[in-house]
Amino acid sequence: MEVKKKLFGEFNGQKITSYTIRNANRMEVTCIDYGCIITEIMVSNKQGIIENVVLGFDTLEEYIHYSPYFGSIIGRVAGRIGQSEFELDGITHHLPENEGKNHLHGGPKGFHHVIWESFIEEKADEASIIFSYTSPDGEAGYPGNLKVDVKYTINNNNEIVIAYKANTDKKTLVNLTNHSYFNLSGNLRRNILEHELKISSDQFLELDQSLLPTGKFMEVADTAFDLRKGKKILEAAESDHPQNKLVGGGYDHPFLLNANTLDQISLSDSFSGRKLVVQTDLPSVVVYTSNMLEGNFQIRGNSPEKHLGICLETQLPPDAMNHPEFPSIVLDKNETYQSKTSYRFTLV
Ligand code: FUC
Repeated sequence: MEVKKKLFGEFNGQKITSYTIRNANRMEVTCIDYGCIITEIMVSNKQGIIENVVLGFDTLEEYIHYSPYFGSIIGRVAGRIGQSEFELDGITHHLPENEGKNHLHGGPKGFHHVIWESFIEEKADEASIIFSYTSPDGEAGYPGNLKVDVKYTINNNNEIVIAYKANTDKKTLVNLTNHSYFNLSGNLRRNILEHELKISSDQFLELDQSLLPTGKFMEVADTAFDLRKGKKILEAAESDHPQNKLVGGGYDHPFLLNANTLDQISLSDSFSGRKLVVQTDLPSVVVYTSNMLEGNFQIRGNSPEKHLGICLETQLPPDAMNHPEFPSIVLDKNETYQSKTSYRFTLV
């Protein structure tokens, strides 16, 4: 499979390249070496019409100035860190605040705003872009030189496989994710309220006013969070459950994925007939239904609005170092962080 390269823009005098991979089913994925952003996913609907199913821009300037993390890799730590600080081996580390007193998605100069090195791998039935970045010791307040590799592979099963790998020379924190906003209607024809979301999860994490986990594990049963048999996003948007209301109508919550299930996460849109199936080896997914998507910009001719896209951010639970009851996101110098998430497009 072939990778097509194109000049996408320039950032601080450096050329930014876009990479497009097209598979045998005419599915096409484009990503750039700024933020490892997936700018476009072109995939067929039930009539065979190929349209874009992610929110994105056509120019680098828009990604630099306006983007609410569209399509990018988030790091070093996805989600919020309460009070922008954490303790590691008795030392308190202070991080830049970028949402009130808290630190969000790796801070103002997180992995979504850096240029990554890129390598192409072309094989008979798949192609990959390997993005590599070494975050220097102390960058964005985090200790250790952290080398990160993110590999995007596109194959003929209509899958995008994202493989993450990281190593450090000093104990640090790592919790990586991809922040694509999906909308299966095609070219943003409709919002996502009629999309059906299914997640194999018995519990989600309660959030406080700042959208940080309180530490309480909530049962999904008898709430709009019970997605085990699937529900329209509309239910969460209209729900009067205090947790749905708190986030502005919808979800902005970490769901804990049930172990050993084949059908972990799926999103479908019966109008277009498109379906997205997500599989991950990570223990949780933050579902964000664009409840705060607003601003003075256009998304390829569409105004930003609530519920225009849905993010399925597979990751370790947010604010984990301030919650010893959550799985650890500490990476030691002799360890390797590794994880994999696949996104497969099919029809309903
Ligand atoms: C998600 C959410 C946040 C935030 C951001 C843009 O990860 O958890 O609330 O709005 O994306």
